[in-house]
Amino acid sequence: MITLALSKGRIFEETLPLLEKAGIVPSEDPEKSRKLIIGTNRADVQIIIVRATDVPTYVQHGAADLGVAGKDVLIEHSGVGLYQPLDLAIAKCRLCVAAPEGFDYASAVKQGARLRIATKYVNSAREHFANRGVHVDLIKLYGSMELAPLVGLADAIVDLVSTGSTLRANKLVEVEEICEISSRLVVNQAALKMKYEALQPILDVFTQAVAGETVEN
Ligand code: PRT
Ligand code: MG
Repeated sequence: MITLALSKGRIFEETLPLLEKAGIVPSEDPEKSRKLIIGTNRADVQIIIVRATDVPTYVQHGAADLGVAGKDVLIEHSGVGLYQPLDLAIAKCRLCVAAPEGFDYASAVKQGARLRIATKYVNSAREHFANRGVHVDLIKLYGSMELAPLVGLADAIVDLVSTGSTLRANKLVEVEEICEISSRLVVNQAALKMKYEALQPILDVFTQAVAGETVEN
């Protein structure tokens, strides 16, 4: 049995076309079903539905053989035991520093001010501000980072942005891009050896699909 870990929402949806190219079709829609283990048209392939941030953990411990996780999640996770062979170029966005419209971030940085930064991405944020020589106090949040500057919890945030509409709706502006984000395939290293014959064809199809090549059957 091959177990694939996916999160509901954009990762599941954007992985579907890749799975289809590998001849794998889930038998249920996780948005409609409450099942956390979903079968597929292939008796030897199942999908487990986990939180986006938990995907690397399931794969690392071998509870899933492979999974799909955002680069944001992988940077925050230790990544030990995880083979990351492929950027799937899906669920794209960017990791940014954003601040309230009226906040002069550039001058605050220039003056060496100590900034309070709210974020779910503390490792990425710490590294970014250390590289730039900006003094920060990091405040760990688990969601809705956009709220923090509006209620005085933080001066700025580090968060993912795709269309920018969430920032605009909360009168925040992007003041710095940290990096571009997309989702990667993650594979358990031991599983890749033990289940090579079943896993490698899936990896090959994904690789070809990402490269835009047609797959020969
Ligand atoms: O939502 P939940 O709390 O269950 O978990 P999650 O946010 O970890 O999962 P999910 O499914 O929302 O995100 C999974 C992965 O998708 C992330 O790890 C990213 O790699 C990727 N991704 C791509 C995004 C976005 N785009 C994105 N826009 N993840 C989150 N967002 C959020 C962002 O945090 C912000 O709140 O959407 C909001 C901004 O969107 P715009 O379009 O308004 O700019
Ligand atoms: Mg989300």
